[in-house]
Amino acid sequence: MARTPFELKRKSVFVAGHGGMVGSALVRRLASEEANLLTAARSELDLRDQAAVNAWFTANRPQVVFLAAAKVGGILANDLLRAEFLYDNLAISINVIQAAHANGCEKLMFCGSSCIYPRLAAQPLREDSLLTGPLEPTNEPYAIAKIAGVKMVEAYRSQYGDDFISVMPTNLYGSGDNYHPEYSHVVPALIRRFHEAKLSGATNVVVWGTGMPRREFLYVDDLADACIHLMKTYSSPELVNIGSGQDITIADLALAVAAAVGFRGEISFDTSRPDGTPRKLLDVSRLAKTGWQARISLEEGIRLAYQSYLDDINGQQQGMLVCPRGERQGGSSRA
Ligand code: GFB
Repeated sequence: MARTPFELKRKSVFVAGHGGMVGSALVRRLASEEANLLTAARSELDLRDQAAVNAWFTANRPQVVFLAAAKVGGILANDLLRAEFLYDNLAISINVIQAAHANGCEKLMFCGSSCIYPRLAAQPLREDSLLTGPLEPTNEPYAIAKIAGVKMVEAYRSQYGDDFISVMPTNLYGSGDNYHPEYSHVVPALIRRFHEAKLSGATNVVVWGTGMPRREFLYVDDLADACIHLMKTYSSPELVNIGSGQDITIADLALAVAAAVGFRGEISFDTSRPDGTPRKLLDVSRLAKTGWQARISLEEGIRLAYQSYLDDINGQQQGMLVCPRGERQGGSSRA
């Protein structure tokens, strides 16, 4: 049964995927909501395991669920790990949504992705362009899994009256990102590549593709703030896009990251690498009508993300003095 404004105070709130970039931003943001936070480490709960998820929900009975767990990665990870992206993301969605329903969860938010929209849909991408055309081939398995999640939310809402909602974030970046050289998204990939080039004195950095695709980017703490806002104020079967409302070419993004990192060499483009969708800019008018807009500019966000990358690698170096270990983010991860 839908109720807005929806209270988080003193509710038991489960952040599924709290170890990932989105989940950890939600945990940071929830600290000011006086909610009783519930989390489950991957080692204690595999969200792909239906019996384990059912048992966990029966034991903990969360009143509120943020479904931020997903297997995520950049264009290459999506294209190569097609079976894992489809299976893991489908399994996580069906298990968590069904268990939330079966255990009387009052409200659930499902986090999708802007890649669910057709590759050549009119820009900016409106929520109602869903399923109006073919998907971008490099991320079709991930998109299909996320579309299934959206449809589950819609179906549980209409058949059972569950107060479940779906949000579609744009391309995200920020603290807690994955910096794998091949499997990460573009912002962390470029932060790492420019940083390493600066340290080694390299004179050229290679950026994938033509540099011409356009992408919209949102700092992950802005996303978390939008999610809390929508959890409290939004209740509808219509999904909501979450973005900054502005996009930029990959070539200009590379210049911005190089400037933030302090790399002064040349930038070249490897056109043997895929461009993916030519443009991905969300129409954020539905979100704006709810009274929310992004606050962290791209320039500020890249500065924050670079600082967080430096903190990460400094932490790892200090950790290695005590206990040598491999790279923390060794591949695409389940967020
Ligand atoms: O971030 P990214 O992998 O996400 O790539 P997508 C965005 C653009 O940056 C593409 C270019 O045109 C890439 O070719 N790019 C340039 C790079 N250099 C690099 C680099 O070093 N690494 C990466 N990764 N890209 C993903 C989807 O697509 O976006 C997922 O595959 C998900 O399903 C995610 O939706 C948000 O926007 O192309």
